[in-house]
Amino acid sequence: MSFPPLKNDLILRAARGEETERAPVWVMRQAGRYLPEFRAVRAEHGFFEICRTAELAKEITLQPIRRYTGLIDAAIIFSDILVVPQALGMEVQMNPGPHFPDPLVTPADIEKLTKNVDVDKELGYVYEAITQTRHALNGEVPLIGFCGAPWTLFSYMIEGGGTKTFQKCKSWLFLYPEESKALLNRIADVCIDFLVGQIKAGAQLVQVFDSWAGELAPHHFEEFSLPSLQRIASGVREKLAAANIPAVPMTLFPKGANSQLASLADKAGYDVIGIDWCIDPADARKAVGGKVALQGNLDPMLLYGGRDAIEREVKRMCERFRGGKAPKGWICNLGHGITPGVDPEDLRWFFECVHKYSAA
Ligand code: 1CP
Repeated sequence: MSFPPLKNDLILRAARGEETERAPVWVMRQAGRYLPEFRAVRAEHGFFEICRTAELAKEITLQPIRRYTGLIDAAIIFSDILVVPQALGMEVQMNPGPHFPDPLVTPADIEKLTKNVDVDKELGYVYEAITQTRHALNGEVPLIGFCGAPWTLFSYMIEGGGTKTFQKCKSWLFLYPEESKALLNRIADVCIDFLVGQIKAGAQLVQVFDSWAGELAPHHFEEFSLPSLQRIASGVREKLAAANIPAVPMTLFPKGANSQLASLADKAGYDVIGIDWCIDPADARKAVGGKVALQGNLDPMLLYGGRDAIEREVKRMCERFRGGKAPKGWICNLGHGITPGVDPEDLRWFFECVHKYSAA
């Protein structure tokens, strides 16, 4: 497939660990409810209808790129991590948070999942949205593809939605460890084909969201989440190589698993690791020892703190990531998704401060 030439490759260079003239910046959930233009489209269309309609997904993906032209360094395709459980045959509603009317209750329910999922057929609508968006971006910034991590998806498939305690899905790990591992691998295999398909369709970087990584004790993370994350990283690279398609950088966002950073940098197989705000960037640097680039990490609630606080905290973050040098191997972001009540002009100020304080 041929696409318009890329005019801004800052994020790709940072992801490869290179020095950059300033830190590239984007924010998780940048196409979302804090934007009035998003809410306007959303008022007319269902959530998954938007995901499944390339024209609408493209439009929403481009909204923050248009609004923050020149300030934002990547687009992320509008979709959701829960399209993978859908591809496995589960029903997912969005009202307003995710709801699975028929979650997995015991391992016997695994039988209800679709066997030998034809990922390209089930999720081809995401590929179509990616290809259209990549053309429409006209090379302004790279396009990010993504999927959820097996552990995070496993939790939704068993809990049936969001959870505070993770009681049901953690019970599975202890009551049915072997069945749990088999299911995690099965989810991982769908993620591999899904990411490869997104890259073939035009994604220039891919991110795996393990939003609930930090809910597991370190040794349980090692036992249950890490193997499926490694399987995805190596599986994607192998399939791309076999198809003669150049590799793209891979980011892992293991939210809350800050005690695992050294081990993840060593053995997970990703180019970039996303960190949340509960670790100091300088400590994160020390932990990963230059083996991977880092992404993050301001507390998303900072965007409610007013301009002075935003400027002060961005400046501090830049100092902690840069250590007085030119930024190297750092993609600036929040430590988790932007939330619906943020004033879009405060986000603009955040971007402006990043441009100012991260420059070499
Ligand atoms: O009705 C709406 O508009 C709902 C809001 C919304 C949006 C804007 C949901 C429901 N999903 C999304 C888009 C989305 N989700 C993107 C788009 C690209 C972007 O701009 O970043 C991405 C990357 C996601 C990924 C996602 N979905 C994650 C991982 C990232 C994270 O924030 O941890 C998770 C956990 C989900 C599940 C999900 N989907 C939607 C909601 C409200 C949730 C979380 C619910 C919960 O608390 O469990």
